[in-house]
Amino acid sequence: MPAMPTKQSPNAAAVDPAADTPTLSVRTVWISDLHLGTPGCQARALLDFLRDVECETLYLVGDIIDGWQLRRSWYWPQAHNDVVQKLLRKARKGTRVIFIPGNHDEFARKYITHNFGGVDVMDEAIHVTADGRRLWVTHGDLYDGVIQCARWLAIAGDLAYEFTLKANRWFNRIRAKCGLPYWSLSRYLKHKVKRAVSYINEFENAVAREAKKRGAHGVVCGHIHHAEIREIDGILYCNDGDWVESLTALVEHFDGQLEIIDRGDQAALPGMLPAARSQPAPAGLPVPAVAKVATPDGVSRPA
Ligand SMILES: [Mn+2]
Repeated sequence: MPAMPTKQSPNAAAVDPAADTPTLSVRTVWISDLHLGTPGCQARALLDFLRDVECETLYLVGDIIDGWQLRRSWYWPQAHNDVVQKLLRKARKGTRVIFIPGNHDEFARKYITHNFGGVDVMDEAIHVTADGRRLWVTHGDLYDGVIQCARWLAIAGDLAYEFTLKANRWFNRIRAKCGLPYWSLSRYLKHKVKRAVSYINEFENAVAREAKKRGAHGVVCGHIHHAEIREIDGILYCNDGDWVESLTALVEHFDGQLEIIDRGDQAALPGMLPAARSQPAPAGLPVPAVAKVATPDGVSRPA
């Protein structure tokens, strides 16, 4: 288990507070799969996003710090510190920050129900949207057949994934030199390979089934690095994507509308306008007349 990473540079306040001029004000933000502690983490793009957005509640939906890779080799640049500082600063400034650990930061599962610097660590949560829908929030790895049935395969896959991301960075450095825009090789490969074995579909269905079992109207998860909002068997399935490949977040507007914010288009093009592309939620889902609840309640995971 890695030590808490913030101790590496004590003067980590490279984030200029004066630079905070949020352009996007929303009720809730969900981000996951940041994979801090790995070269794959696109911390700069994430920092830009965090600077641009302000919200009442921020959910960190797992795989925030990558303990699996940090254990193999230590990688912790300043930008990753800046992300942690930024998140803690949001908590200090009144944003409710909830951290739901995933499989790569499973070490944090020992600290469920604890609060660190204003960040609540929870196993899972129920979020009630402004229009009264109950959304079950979980990282999702517990419903991933590969992780649950063959941990060695998950770790082998992780190594292969790490390699693909490395290849991707070289590939895009060359593309950038040729004046071509960023293109995610790993995203492309995963779509080809995992779609073929219907890995994503199986995962999505399992998570939606589980949400239904819990009497929720929908689910918000991460884990598979594929942002999505769609209906599965009467359940609103939302995935907030990741900050390694797709650079996506899920947000809830003040009227309860959900939307995927996609910052992937500008990953290699700093200085471009944010939120160039976004995907609206499907309309027409059941909206029950439930009292509005501003803060989510914790619920415990089944045995
Ligand atoms: Mn995961």
